[in-house]
Amino acid sequence: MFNGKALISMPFPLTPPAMTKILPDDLTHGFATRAVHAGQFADPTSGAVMTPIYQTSTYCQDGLGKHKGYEYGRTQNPTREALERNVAALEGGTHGLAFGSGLAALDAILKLFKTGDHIVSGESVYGGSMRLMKRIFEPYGLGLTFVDSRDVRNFERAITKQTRLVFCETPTNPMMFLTDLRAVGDLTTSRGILFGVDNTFATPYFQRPLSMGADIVLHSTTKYLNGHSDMVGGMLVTSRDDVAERLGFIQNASGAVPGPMDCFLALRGTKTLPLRMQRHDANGRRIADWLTTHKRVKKLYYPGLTSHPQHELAKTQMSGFGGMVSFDTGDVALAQRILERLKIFQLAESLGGVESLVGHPASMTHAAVPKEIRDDMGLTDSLIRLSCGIEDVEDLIEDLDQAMG
Ligand code: P1T
Repeated sequence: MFNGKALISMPFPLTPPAMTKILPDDLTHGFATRAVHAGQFADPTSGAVMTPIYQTSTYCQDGLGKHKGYEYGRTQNPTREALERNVAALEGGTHGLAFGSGLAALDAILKLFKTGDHIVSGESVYGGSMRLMKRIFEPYGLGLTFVDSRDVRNFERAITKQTRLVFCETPTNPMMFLTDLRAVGDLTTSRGILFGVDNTFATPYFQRPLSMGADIVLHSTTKYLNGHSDMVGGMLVTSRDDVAERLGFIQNASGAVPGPMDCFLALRGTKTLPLRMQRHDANGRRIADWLTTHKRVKKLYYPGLTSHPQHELAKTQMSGFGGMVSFDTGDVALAQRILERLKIFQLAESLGGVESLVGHPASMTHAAVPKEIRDDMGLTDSLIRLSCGIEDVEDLIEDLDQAMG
């Protein structure tokens, strides 16, 4: 019930730890209603409509073992829980767990496993995700196989008796490759293997992997969920109680939690996610269309284009295609000139904010990926990645036009 009175009458404690699990009501409304209201209660002390920033490291206890469900800021925080419930509801899951960054969220997934366990991951993933798997977890004895995630048979072939997790991004950063979520979901479910999906690029507004067989969804909330480039954070969502319990243990025991201010900023972002994503998508499509006919563009990667080899799959598992567009002129010097000439598109790491950004994956976000893997997937030194913001699309196209000459 989202009517104000019902919400304000929520008794204290506002969000006892057990309620990080979302309420049944949170899943019954449309996406935009959930974005604004799911998991949110008016503050019981004042009626404040927005969840306050509970900027505290600890909570006063009435007596030994007598408290309001909150003991210590790493373990519980009401602002964090409001964000966790909200994003869980948007992904159609029942448990949300917030982390200090997207990589901290991936780190928590990887800590579900032990030496000797094996993971199959798409090779086209954010460079930092690959670095975390290869440089931190592989030396601890976690087996890793990276595959081309466009073909489910590659995952199937790589699975061994020790495989515990299949992991992918879709669309991938920055190649915009898709993974057939239902096919991989069937594959992993039938073998009792966990399936984790990084949904950062699509966001739950356009794609909900849990409904297609994924067990865990990961977000860098730094990106579209926050949407304003003013915090760094990560999020995991699952509907599996056993997985949530273990991830909750890791969240507290390892302690990579986000601060309350960052949770507030992410939560403020999710409320406008549908509006922003509509605009990112509209601008992304227009810019991709414009690039299609540009004489300097040799390759273009955007799943909304009918020329994208996986466009048909995109239409079956995504309801929109978003604002990420990559293209290749085949000319490294030209790429550098374009990157440096763009004025509205700012040269920067990151993506998903209201402002348009441009990046050079080979030297920036994917510099940690070994060159042979980059070459294998077409991530060349002349590849340019656009994060199309919500500005007037005519201005963005004019900017690209003057930079591309
Ligand atoms: O930066 P952090 O919040 O830790 O998130 C890591 C991450 C995870 N998954 C995807 C798909 C990502 O794109 C990222 C971070 N990516 C960038 C910083 C970038 O510019 O691509």
